[in-house]
Amino acid sequence: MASSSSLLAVLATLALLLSPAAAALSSTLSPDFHAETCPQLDGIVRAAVQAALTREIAVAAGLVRIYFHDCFPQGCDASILLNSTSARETALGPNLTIQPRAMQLIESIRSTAHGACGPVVSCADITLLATRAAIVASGGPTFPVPLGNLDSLAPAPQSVVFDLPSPATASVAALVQSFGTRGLGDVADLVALSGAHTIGRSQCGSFSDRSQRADDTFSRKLAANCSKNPDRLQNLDVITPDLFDNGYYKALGFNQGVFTSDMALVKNKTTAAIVKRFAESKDAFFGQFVKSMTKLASVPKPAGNIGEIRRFSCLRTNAESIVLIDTAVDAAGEEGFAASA
Ligand SMILES: *[C@@H]1O[C@H](CO)[C@@H](O)[C@H](O)[C@H]1NC(C)=O
Ligand SMILES: *[C@@H]1O[C@H](CO)[C@@H](O)[C@H](O)[C@H]1NC(C)=O
Ligand SMILES: *[C@@H]1O[C@H](CO)[C@@H](O)[C@H](O)[C@H]1NC(C)=O
Ligand SMILES: CC(=O)N[C@H]1CO[C@H](CO)[C@@H](O)[C@@H]1O
Repeated sequence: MASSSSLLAVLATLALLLSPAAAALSSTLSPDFHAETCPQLDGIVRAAVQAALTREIAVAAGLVRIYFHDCFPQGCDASILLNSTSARETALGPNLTIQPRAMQLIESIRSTAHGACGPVVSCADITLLATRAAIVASGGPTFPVPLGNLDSLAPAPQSVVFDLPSPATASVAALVQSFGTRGLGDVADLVALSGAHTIGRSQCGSFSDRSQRADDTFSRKLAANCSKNPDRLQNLDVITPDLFDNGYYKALGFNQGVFTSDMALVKNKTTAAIVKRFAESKDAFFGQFVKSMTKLASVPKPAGNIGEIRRFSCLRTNAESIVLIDTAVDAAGEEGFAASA
């Protein structure tokens, strides 16, 4: 008896969840999209991010990377977070270094926010807010992000994921061209967004081209550290690795950029002038960074703002989650019948 009525309740919930309401939700994006439906949101995000950074500072870099890898290919839609075995964007080359802890932090914030406000905030929005909170908590500037983004129903296609520029190999001309395809064609956008490396970390494999050349003191140090411990995470700002400031640009001035793409910024005259300006003035860097991060959060969505609010997990579409729940309900049902027989 009890088991059949609870089964009915589950089925009713599933019917509700499958209703097309979520798809009709899309409306104009705005920084205060959640002001009325979830006024606690900012506080929830800030508390969770601060606690996570206290445990592990590298999560800040992990969030920044997710923000870039989510928004750049096809607009911010949390497609990068999908982690089912059949369809996993993180398994594609450019995304191999996405941090599982940062993904789990976003999911845990979703769970808290939905608990407080109901399922009204998308994982895409939480990604933007959590990254901003991590940047602010590390000493960086705040910036407006457009909210009301829906979560994708599938991972991004490989073709757009591979539009992400590769930090190891890209030249300035290639980077400027690549950023230009996403409305970030101002050279200052490229230089300012590279500045997120101020709190960045990298695996040795991602800068092996530079460390293997070992053609200056710094690259020899990189090579020595990596051969001692290949699993170590290398700080990308070797001056103030945990602080969001302009130390990265100062280090570039001493030829201490870790990636080939970092060093390319000082070898090109146009970008070198901007690097110098940012090295001399933290305010100049922050001013441009704020503009460029908002632009990145506004990369156009080729198919429009369509999708859903992931209600069960940021790492799965609702359809995938419902299949999992269904399977669990079936298993519970069979046990119940066996027990009463
Ligand atoms: C993604 O899925 C893989 C394989 O099931 C798992 O090992 C990994 O922990 C998952 N990532 C996250 C962030 O949960
Ligand atoms: C330097 O950067 C500019 C863009 O800022 C680009 O057009 C130019 O081709 C680059 N020069 C070299 C030598 O790569
Ligand atoms: C190499 O490792 C040492 C010891 O961990 C560290 O102090 C140094 O900053 C590292 N070198 C670079 C270039 O990061
Ligand atoms: C583990 C994994 O999925 N690796 C893939 C990374 O992406 C490259 C393409 O760049 C694939 O060849 C690998 O199989």
